[in-house]
Amino acid sequence: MAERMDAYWMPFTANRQFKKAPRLLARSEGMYFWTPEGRQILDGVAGLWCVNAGHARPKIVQAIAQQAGELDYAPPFQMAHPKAFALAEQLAALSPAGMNKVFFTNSGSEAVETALKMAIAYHRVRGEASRTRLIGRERGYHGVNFGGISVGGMVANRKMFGTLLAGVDHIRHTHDPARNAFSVGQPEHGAELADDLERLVALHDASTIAAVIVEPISGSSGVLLPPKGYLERLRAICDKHGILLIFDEVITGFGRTGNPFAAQTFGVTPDMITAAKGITNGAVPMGAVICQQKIHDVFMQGPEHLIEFFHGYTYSAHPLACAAGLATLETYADEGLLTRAQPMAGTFADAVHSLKGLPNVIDIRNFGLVGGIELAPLPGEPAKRAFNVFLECWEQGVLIRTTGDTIALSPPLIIEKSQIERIVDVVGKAIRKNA
Ligand code: PXG
Repeated sequence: MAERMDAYWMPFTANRQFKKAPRLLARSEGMYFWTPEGRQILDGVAGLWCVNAGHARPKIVQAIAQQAGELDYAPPFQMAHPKAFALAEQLAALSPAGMNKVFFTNSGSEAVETALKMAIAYHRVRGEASRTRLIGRERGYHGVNFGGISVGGMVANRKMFGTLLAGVDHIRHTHDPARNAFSVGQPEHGAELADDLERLVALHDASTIAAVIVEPISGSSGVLLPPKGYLERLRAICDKHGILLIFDEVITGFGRTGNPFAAQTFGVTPDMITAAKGITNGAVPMGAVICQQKIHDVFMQGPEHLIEFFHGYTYSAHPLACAAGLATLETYADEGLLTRAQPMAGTFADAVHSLKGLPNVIDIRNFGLVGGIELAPLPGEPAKRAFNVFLECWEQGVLIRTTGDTIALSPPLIIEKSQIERIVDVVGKAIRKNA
């Protein structure tokens, strides 16, 4: 087996460890994967935060198959196909009021690059070309392209790649275990951390700042929640200084927090939302930037035969992705999945917080159907204890994610109580075993 795995350089993977003891998936349905040997694996992370309706949902499978035979590809530049308009219209309808223009990409990373470019270009076409600076947040994750790692704040994703984009700065992250450890839902303390944006305005001047990008809930850097009042304050400071606010909803979009978008859950409307993952239930790559009409409209000037925004991808609004997206939204609607995290949140919170008191559990965080369980690192070996828990859960038939020493849970939104209990039971045993 080992030599046949040589050619594939795996992404975000411990390649040598993996190839010594591969973890392969061969089939999926509903809440489960199966390995090539037929072992059943309960999916505690919706694949990678994307399979929100569960695996291999019939409407989505059929839509993709039918689309492949009907119209496999349509050029998206100066041409289009009907499903692109239909999907954009439905996404706009799910979005906060006023956010009704949709630009398609193929991933979350591309959605981030698109939003950052849109923000800088928006100010330029309005005659404020000095607004070029982009502000991210420490511990933010915005994908892996150069813009995204520049505004991102995960050191491992940045330190290998040189000087990154110029003209980027970061506000402080909101993780404060000293005050907020074991908070159920949004933490009480830390709204004032939004004022860190005022520090950067004082340093750089608002006239140089195009946009601020944050995840309403950070996933990849360990399930970090917005303190109560924090996002509201960030919005107010952006408004005061004419700075655009971008919510990166690549993982919080499509029902994770109990509404289509976290913007609705937290009652704060950004200028742009970046989305991906759950947009097609993970079945075909797709991302999108959803923006306020005012942003789009600023570009719609000059001679009508000229391109207004010099940006796009060969596979923007790919027919297979649009077909999958439409069938995904239909599946979400049929089963009420975009709000199902609301009634399930209490059960989920009780289950994950039941792990408090286990050895090395130093914090537990939750919101909707997202959970984070932070472990004390093994001395001198960061990330190893959580990775060992991940391996043990895999042996026991449960798929979880770890980032650093935090275990992340983000199950498909179709999950039942008994499956939540099974995941938490297996995670708890694995934590004890690695004490
Ligand atoms: N923004 C956010 C907030 C994300 O979570 C991306 C952008 C990039 O999306 P693409 O489609 O380019 O990967 C993401 C991706 C994890 C994990 O384990 C999360 C992501 C990717 C890989 C791992 O938490 N999110």
